[in-house]
Amino acid sequence: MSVQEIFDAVLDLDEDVVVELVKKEIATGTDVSKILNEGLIGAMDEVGKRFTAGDLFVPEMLMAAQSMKAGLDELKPHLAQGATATRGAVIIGTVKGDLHDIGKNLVSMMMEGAGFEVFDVGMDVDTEKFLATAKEKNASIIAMSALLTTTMPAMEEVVKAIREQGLNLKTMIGGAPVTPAFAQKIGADAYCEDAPAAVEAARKFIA
Ligand code: B1M
Repeated sequence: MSVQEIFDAVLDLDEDVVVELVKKEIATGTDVSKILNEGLIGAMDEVGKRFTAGDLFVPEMLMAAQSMKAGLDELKPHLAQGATATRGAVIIGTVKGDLHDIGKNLVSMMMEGAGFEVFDVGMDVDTEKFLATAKEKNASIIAMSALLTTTMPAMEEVVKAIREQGLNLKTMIGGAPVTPAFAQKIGADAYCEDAPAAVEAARKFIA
């Protein structure tokens, strides 16, 4: 039994085993930060690499993220304040008028797995809600998803409102119809093709 086995169980997409092993490691007295960083976050880093290399696909990535999340839920009550690897707060949501949330949920889980404090505001989220939640949670990043060409302009509204209000917030956008050219046109700080790319972009913003 070891943290390596937790890492392996996440890659085996075995949620029940991940939970069981995390419980056992906690009971053994293993440092919870080690379980988090080397077991869960480490495994999700590997999942991201394999996805980027084309060695695994969206369904596997979703199952790995769910396994990681289940392990994280076991770990959370044991994480002393400040002992987490939290990198910073991220607000994530699907923009106004858009009800697609599968990709957004995946990005949210991958970012949580990478150690970010993620506040998922759901779908059909308007500019006011994005900004109010970012202020309330003292977030550094707003991550937006759009799957419809008709809802992409809502991303521009958020970027514009941040600029107009002079807020110190980075914006990241993604979703099937979104392109790097669109991100540049609306002044978003990063375009993210997929969930691992979102993790990478956020890491650049929050060192
Ligand atoms: Co809809 N739908 N849909 N749909 N749907 C699409 C998007 C569509 C391309 C299908 C098609 O016609 N071929 C089309 C859009 C056409 C367009 O705008 N050009 C479409 C349409 C038209 C519609 C409706 C209008 C249909 C209707 O009612 N007439 C309607 C709109 C409802 C609304 O939103 N207001 C609608 C409804 C639905 C369902 C509710 C039935 C369902 C959504 C269920 C849900 O999400 N809970 C649905 C689905 C499932 C799809 C398809 C089939 C699959 C989307 C998906 O989940 N992909 C989709 C066709 C397709 O894309 N092939 C389609 C899997 C997911 C993992 O990928 O979301 O791309 P994706 O996320 C990726 C990346 O894009 C990126 O990372 C993810 C993981 O790597 N990413 C981000 C995503 N968000 C990110 C945010 C980031 C970073 C990266 O933040 C920084």
